[in-house]
Amino acid sequence: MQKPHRRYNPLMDEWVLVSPHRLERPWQGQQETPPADERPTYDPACYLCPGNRRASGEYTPPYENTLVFTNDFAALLPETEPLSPSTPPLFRVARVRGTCRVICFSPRHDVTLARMSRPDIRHVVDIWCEQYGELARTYRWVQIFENHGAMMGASNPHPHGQIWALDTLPTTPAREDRAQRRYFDTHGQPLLADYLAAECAQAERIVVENEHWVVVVPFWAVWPFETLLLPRRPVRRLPSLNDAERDALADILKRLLTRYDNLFEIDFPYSMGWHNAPGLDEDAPHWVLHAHFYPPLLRSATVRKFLVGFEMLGEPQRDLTAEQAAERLRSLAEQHYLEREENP
Ligand code: H2U
Ligand code: ZN
Repeated sequence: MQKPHRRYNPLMDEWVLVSPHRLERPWQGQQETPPADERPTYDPACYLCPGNRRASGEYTPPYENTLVFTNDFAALLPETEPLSPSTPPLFRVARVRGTCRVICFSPRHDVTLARMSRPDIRHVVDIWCEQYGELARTYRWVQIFENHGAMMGASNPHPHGQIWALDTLPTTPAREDRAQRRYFDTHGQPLLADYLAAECAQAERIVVENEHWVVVVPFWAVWPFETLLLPRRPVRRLPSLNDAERDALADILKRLLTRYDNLFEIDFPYSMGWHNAPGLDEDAPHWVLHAHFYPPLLRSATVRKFLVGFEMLGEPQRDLTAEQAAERLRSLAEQHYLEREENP
């Protein structure tokens, strides 16, 4: 399919315009500055390095593997005032309660998930599962995510992620919930379980897989090198992952993120996050746990994709096809470019 066409995203119930030939157009627009590779193992000015003082005046304690603390500038608060029930229909407001946390992935300032060892990534997997289990007891939606790299708005290069938990479903999860529920009601199977089986049968969009996980460039991907990480066993929530699945998750993360870094030989920027079934006690046979990875880069370390113009006003559009993106990611080595012999 080299001619313009539209593809349907069944998870979001929306369309994406695919225009493969557009990648040939000249680019004289903004160039990004590639991130520097060199960082010290400890930075006295970093608020996430062990023992340092944060902007709030609190101290980040010494820690061995991971550290979780309440965000000093939380976007959500556990206590908010009730609102008057009679807001005019065109000026609706709603009460929201929640909390925000920061997760340090490592006490070392200079590493990234891609370059951490599998056992160290496993610590991050365990903290994700633990935090989800704890926060989902109180909050209906627990959004675990990582903004990686300055291009994605990360405020600090120290390896870290965030959690925002709230008592209501945000817009995107609400749409995914509706779409998966509708599919389950019609087909009697979870949408993402059927989708994974169909992708495995076609194989052309698979980037990397192991015994328990599969990464695909979804058929309906919007971002150039967007991927979707799916468990082979259709579990609903992170805490349900068993020991072998958690080890395999550390493995697949390492391999996917190494491929990403190798694509343009930079510390590859992305936003990633987990979508668990809402609410710990809710019956959710329609839902399958998954993670989205949204990297902004398009054709090199310095040229990013902008979602503007038609994408803001009409619908999302992509230039290279999902199949081409998967092929490129699949062809890359799983040895990190900084760890090659000529690059000691
Ligand atoms: P990002 O790099 O993705 O922005 O995450 C860092 C978070 O850390 C950010 O949400 C918080 C910011 O509010 N933070 C603190 O909690 N304490 C600080 O001293 C600085 C930053
Ligand atoms: Zn640091």
